[in-house]
Amino acid sequence: MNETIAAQATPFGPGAIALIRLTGEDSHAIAGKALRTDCERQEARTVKRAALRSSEGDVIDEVLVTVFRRPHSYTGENLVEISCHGGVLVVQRALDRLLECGARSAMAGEFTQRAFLNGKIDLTQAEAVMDVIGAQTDLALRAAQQQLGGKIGMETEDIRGSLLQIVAHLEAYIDFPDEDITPQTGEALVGQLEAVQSRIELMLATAEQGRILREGARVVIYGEPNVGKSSLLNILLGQERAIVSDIAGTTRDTVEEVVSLGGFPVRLIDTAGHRKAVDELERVGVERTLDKVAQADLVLEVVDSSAPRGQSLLRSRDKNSRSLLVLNKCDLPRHSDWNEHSEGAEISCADGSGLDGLIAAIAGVFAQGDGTWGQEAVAVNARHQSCLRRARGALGEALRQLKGGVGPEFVALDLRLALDAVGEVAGRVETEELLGEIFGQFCIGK
Ligand SMILES: Nc1nc2c(ncn2[C@@H]2O[C@H](COP(=O)(O)OP(=O)(O)OP(=O)(O)O)[C@@H](O)[C@H]2O)c(=O)[nH]1
Ligand SMILES: [Mg+2]
Repeated sequence: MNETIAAQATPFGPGAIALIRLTGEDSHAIAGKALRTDCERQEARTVKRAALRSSEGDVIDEVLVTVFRRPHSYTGENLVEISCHGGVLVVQRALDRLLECGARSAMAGEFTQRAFLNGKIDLTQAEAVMDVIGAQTDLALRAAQQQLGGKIGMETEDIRGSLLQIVAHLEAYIDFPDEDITPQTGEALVGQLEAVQSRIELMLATAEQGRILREGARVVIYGEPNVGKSSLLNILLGQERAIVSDIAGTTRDTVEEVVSLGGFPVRLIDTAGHRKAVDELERVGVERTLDKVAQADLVLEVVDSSAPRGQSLLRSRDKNSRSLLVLNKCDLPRHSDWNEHSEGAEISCADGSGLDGLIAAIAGVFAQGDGTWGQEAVAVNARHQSCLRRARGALGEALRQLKGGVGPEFVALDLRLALDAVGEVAGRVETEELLGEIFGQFCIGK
């Protein structure tokens, strides 16, 4: 933590400008040495022009320098930002010079890790930094920004606060039997714990939403060969991603792309047409198709409305997964088999008709339920989910015992476990291992 670290904060490769960041106690002195200016005197949060020079005094680049003084910086430490020209060699030479002057190369996520360790942000906010960078749709970005603003951390800390009060009271009663502390007992205690329990449930209910926001809803395009599945993928993506041909069995492997449909993050998966396979390769393809269908959040079941109704409609499919019938090729005369049908979206990949309706129907499937896709989206990630599940388990055990008639002193341990698990969400009981796992996923310089 005492070392001063340096890294390029902008992506590697040529660009107009590259940003190099230094953080740590000696960052002002180290930058000052390479720049031959007095960064320690430079007013905080002001920009100065300077020349970054090699040890021989040759100019490596003309740069702009911004100085931050602790604790008013991203990391909470003394920090310097150097904007130089965005050339690969320029940045490399500038960084080398800073290392020569006493900095060390930063590891992935080390800047944000320091921000966390110095108490500038909690762990959920640190995770949100990566969510903001990775967001591919407006919804995902909005949820990430909410989390970056501290929304999840505040909510879990609030839950933790309520639980802490209960536990503190209980432990005081246990530890100081002579002090005449009346324990919370019976229904009052059960009621308080149930209130905490239901707040945890509410947060856990957003986990599915969190996965979809971060990874995209898995929407599988399924159907018989030649109905226009790959055509649908391409038209929704707006690019010729998959091969389209009038040969049945063109698509052999699954093709996946993330796209925003009506602002909603979707992982579209094109599959091999479902039919009795004619060769080994196709058989593997069809197997893969069924795997994808089994994991889908939504199946788009595409049929050719100009052809007879086939056999392989998914009607008998796993009842849990959702599906939408899509009648394609509506530009062609309709086959009488489809005259009767009343459900499904009617589209044509040939002339683009009906697509807006289909997109709205897809977004509609996910907007159903509690409708929390609105402004207030909080969405816990897999790590939060696992902490909250542990808390729920421990609380559930305490409640079970209390309802079974045991005295409150016997559930103190379970309540402690729940307290720790809730605290872990915001990083209260962090371990080296946990931090390594989280910050290891970051980019260098973040
Ligand atoms: N007239 C018409 N033709 C279409 C439409 N959509 C797709 N096609 C044609 O149907 C044929 C099959 O399209 P694909 O998108 O390759 O069908 P697929 O379902 O991916 O087929 P497989 O990969 O073999 O399972 C191609 O010749 C497309 O040009 C449509 O809406 N109208
Ligand atoms: Mg195809």
